Amino acid sequence: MTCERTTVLLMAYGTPGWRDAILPYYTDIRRGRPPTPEQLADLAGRYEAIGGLSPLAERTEAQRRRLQAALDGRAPGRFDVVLGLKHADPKIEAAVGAVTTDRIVGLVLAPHYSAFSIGQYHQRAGAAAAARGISFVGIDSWHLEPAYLEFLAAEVRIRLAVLPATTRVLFTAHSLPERILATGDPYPDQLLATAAAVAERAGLTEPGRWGLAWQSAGRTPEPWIGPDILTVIDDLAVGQPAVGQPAVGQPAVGRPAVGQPAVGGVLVCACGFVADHLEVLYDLDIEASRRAAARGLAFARTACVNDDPTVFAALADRVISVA
Ligand code: FEC
Repeated sequence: MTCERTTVLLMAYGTPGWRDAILPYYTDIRRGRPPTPEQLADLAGRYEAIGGLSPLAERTEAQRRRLQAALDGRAPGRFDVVLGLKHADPKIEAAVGAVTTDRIVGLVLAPHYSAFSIGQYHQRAGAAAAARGISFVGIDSWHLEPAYLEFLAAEVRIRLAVLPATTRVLFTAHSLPERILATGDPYPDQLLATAAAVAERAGLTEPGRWGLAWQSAGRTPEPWIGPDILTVIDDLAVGQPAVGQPAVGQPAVGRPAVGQPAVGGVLVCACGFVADHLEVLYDLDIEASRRAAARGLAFARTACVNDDPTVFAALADRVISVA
C-alpha cells in the first residue's frame, strides 16, 4: 500500500445558501434556462414551507466531516475529503481545481447509479481531473452496502412497530425522465435491489407488504418514471396494490394476496436519498403526508442516513478499497 496522499471528492446535489441564491440555483439545475416567475415562486414557496432554506448544506458538511474522521481513523494522514457540488458552490470543477494531490477518489452521496445522476457527477469530476493530469476513480454505486441496508431495515422495523398492522412500506427514489429506461440504465433495478434487500432484513415477508414508488419528478413536459408516490397513496386508499413497476421487463413486486386486509397506513423509506433536504422534508413530510391524511391513511417516514457513523465507516472502507 502506498502512503501517497489521496483526495476524496465527496459529491452532492447542493442547495441555495440564502434566498436570493434560489434563482441562480434553479437556473443551474435547468442548465442555464432561467425559470419563469411562477416556477421560481413555486420553488421559493416550497423552501418557505420547510423553514426558509434546506438543511442540506449543513447535512452534507456533516457527512464530509464524518467520512474524514472515519478515514483518519483507518489511515491517518492519507486522505483529504473535500466537497464538490452539482448545483451550488463549491462546484465539482472548482473543487477539482483546488486539489493538490495527483489522484482523486470520487464518491457521490446517492446510492443508486444512473447516467443522469452519479454518471453526471463522475463525468464532470473525471473531465476536470483529466484537464489537470490528475487520475480519477469513481465509486459507481453503493446501493447494497450492508451498513446502509441495515440502517434502513432498523428504521423500517422501528416505525412499523407503532403503525397499523396493515401498513404498506413504499421504497422511493427521485424519479428520472422515462427515456433512461430505453438505454438500459441500472437505476430502477438498483432501487428494486435495495428495496428487496431492506425488506428481507426487516422481515417484510408477507405478500404485498412493500412496493416501489417514485417521487419528486421534475416539472418538465416529458414523461418521468412512475408511479408517483401520490398516485400510489391514492391507489392504496382504495384498495389497489402497493406496487411500483420496478423496471421494464421486471416482474412486479409486492402484489397483495387476494383477500388481504385494507391498507391502514403508509411507511415511506426514501432509500434513494441520504440526507434531510427539500425532496424529503417537503415532498414527503408535507405533500405525501397530507395526501395520506386526506385519504385516511396513517403516514410515517424512515429517517435519512445523514452522518450515521456506521454507514460512513463502511463508505470509508469502500474508498480505501479503490484508493
Ligand atoms: O434541499 C435542497 O435544496 C436540494 C434538494 C434536491 C435534491 C435533489 C436530488 C436529485 N435530483 C435529481 C434529478 C433531478 C432532475 C431534475 C431535477 C430538478 C430539481 C429541482 C429542484 C431539485 N431538483 Fe433534483 N434534487 C433537489 C432539488 N432534479 C429544486 C427543480 C425544481 C423541481 O423540479 O422541483 C430536472 C432538471 C431539469 O429541469 O432538467 C433530472 C436526482 C437526485 C438524487 C441524486 C442526487 O442527489 O444527485 C437524480 C437532493
